[in-house]
Amino acid sequence: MNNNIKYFLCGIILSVFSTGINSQTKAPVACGPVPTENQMRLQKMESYAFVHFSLNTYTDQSWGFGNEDVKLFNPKESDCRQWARICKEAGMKGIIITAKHHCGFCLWPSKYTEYSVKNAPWKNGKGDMVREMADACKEYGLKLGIYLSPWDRNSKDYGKPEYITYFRNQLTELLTNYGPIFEVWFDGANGGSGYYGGANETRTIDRTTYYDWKNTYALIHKLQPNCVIWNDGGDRGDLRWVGTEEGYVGETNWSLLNATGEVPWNMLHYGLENGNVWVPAEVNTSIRPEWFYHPNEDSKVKTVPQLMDLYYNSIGRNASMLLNFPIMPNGLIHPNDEKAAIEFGQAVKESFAVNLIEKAKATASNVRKNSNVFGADKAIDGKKDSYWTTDDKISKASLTFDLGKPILFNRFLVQEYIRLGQRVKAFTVEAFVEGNWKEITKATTIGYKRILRFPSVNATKVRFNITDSKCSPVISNIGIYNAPLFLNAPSITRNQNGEISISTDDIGPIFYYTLDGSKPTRNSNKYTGPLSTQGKVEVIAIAYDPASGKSSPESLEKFDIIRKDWKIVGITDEKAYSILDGNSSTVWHQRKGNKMPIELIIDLGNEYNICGFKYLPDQNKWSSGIITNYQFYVSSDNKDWKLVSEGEFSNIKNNPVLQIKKFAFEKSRFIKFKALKNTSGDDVAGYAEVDIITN
Ligand code: FUL
Repeated sequence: MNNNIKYFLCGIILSVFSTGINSQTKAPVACGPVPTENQMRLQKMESYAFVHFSLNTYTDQSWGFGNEDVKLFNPKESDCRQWARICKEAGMKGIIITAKHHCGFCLWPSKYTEYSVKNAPWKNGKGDMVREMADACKEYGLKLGIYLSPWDRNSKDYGKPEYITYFRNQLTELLTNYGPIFEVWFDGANGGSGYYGGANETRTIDRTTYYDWKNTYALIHKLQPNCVIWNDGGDRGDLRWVGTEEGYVGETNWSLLNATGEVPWNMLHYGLENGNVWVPAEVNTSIRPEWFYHPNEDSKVKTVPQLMDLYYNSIGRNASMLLNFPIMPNGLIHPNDEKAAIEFGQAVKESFAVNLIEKAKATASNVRKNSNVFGADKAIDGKKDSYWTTDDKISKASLTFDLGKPILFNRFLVQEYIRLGQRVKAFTVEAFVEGNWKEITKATTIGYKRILRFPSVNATKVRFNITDSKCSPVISNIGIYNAPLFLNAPSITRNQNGEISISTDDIGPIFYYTLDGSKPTRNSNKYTGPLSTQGKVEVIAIAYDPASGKSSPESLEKFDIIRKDWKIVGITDEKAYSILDGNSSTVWHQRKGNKMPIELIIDLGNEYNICGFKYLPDQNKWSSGIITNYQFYVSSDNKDWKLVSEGEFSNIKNNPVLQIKKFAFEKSRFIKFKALKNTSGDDVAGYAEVDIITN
């Protein structure tokens, strides 16, 4: 059915339904497109998991070429129940399994290919991972979803019309034999080259026509009428990609696109205010940098505060959250990922355990025809199908909540009744503190759910102001919460000019610090901004939550001489100085025209008694140039060099943390850090930070 007609009819049905509730006052008609029942169900799930498992798990690759040996697949301890238990404990509602990734290897014994578990040693070829996943999901009350890569680098037919039949046959197996499927995920990646049955060539396809999605979608609707379809935006499915795998959607996020035409990045990321079809956002990201398991990422699992950021930047911004777990070669989720996921689930639960607005007295600047059915209290009655709304043509309106007594809160949650469309374009939240209204936060769109964070405020009243709306606002739920802060030990950094900054992952804590080695307390210096320092300093800091009176563990950082006068010799690239800026996420690589060994020479500006050095490798997702073998020299004149340390940074591949090497002290002005080898065997030396230790 044409989408315009669909939402028009939906609006009529909903109006008629609401008219039944109160024959005097008609509900507003839908404002633009509305979600389907399948999309509604998906939005209510909010969070679900991905598991990435395939031959890549055994080859340490991101994408298999299609010729990897099936015999590699032998997860001796594999246990889908472990995956399901972890996802359940993390508060997730379903799991999407990579039934077939780009390499073409099938985790189920498809009758249409030999490249599957049926020829692997695992369970003597009798295993079926999709079946085990389906059974585990059932046992843990989770829904099952399927990732089936359209690109298949193993199939001899890929790129020819025959492959589409093969693809649909496989889809049919997956959608008929494993019970209800809540989502199918069609990855848009298509790199061209592949094994393709031994052809070993590059095959390009026209993505707009080759897959004939229209008929594939029809097949899915026939086999699994309740299933939603994800794709990367091009062929409108039920959900859209958000244009990044980093774990966030735009602050403005409309659940709308146009039914036809190109979908550029900004439409994926922000949706389209006046789009003519409902296509909500799904934020997909991995709990580690990569999708498949790589042992060198064991120390790079997202922390709980990072996962909370993901939560607020996806579910808190009107999107669903799809969080990936890579499976290890033994067939299990790594304990680091398990711990992070479960603690994250608990943190979400604790944050939203008590809605502090439920008992408030609510009043509105306008109520639709002054009807009780649409009164202000409907936004806080805990019922998802009741709502506060105004007369038509109102685009600015307020709800005021009298809390009766001062209440401390740091989160504001609001939901639109999206069955009548997404409407609100902008809003603010104010708190009544000590006799005055004070704006505490503001945002643009709402949609299914919007959550805002701000430092704790102790207020007797709260005011929610809609400052702009496409049609009269329809608000089904509002909550205020006092989420526990993450009182992690703060991070302390010093830039090249000697300025020290103290920060943490949460919004709200304040910091106290000392510079004399004493224990920081609430009576110590309060951090109000970067501190200017000279020479060696030792900083000890705590994060403090004024609301709970709790403090974090202490952080201690010892800084050596300041690096203000340091010059990187022979390098004109200004970016090189990011290795001295104290920021671990800025990196510089020496690559062009270099061959190992690669030398980094620094003029310290003065002579110092040097007795050691520190090297922090590239910390980023696609890190490169991680030095494993080195020599370190010192010199007084940049001519005669003395070798003072050499060797390897053991285990730096698996654990790329700060490396510290000490040696007998030498009075010198120049240092030379020589990279002999890196983890990938190429000619790149990468540095996040380089520093020295003086006597
Ligand atoms: C990407 C793929 O290329 C990755 O390997 C992964 O499967 C991710 C979910 O989608 O586009």
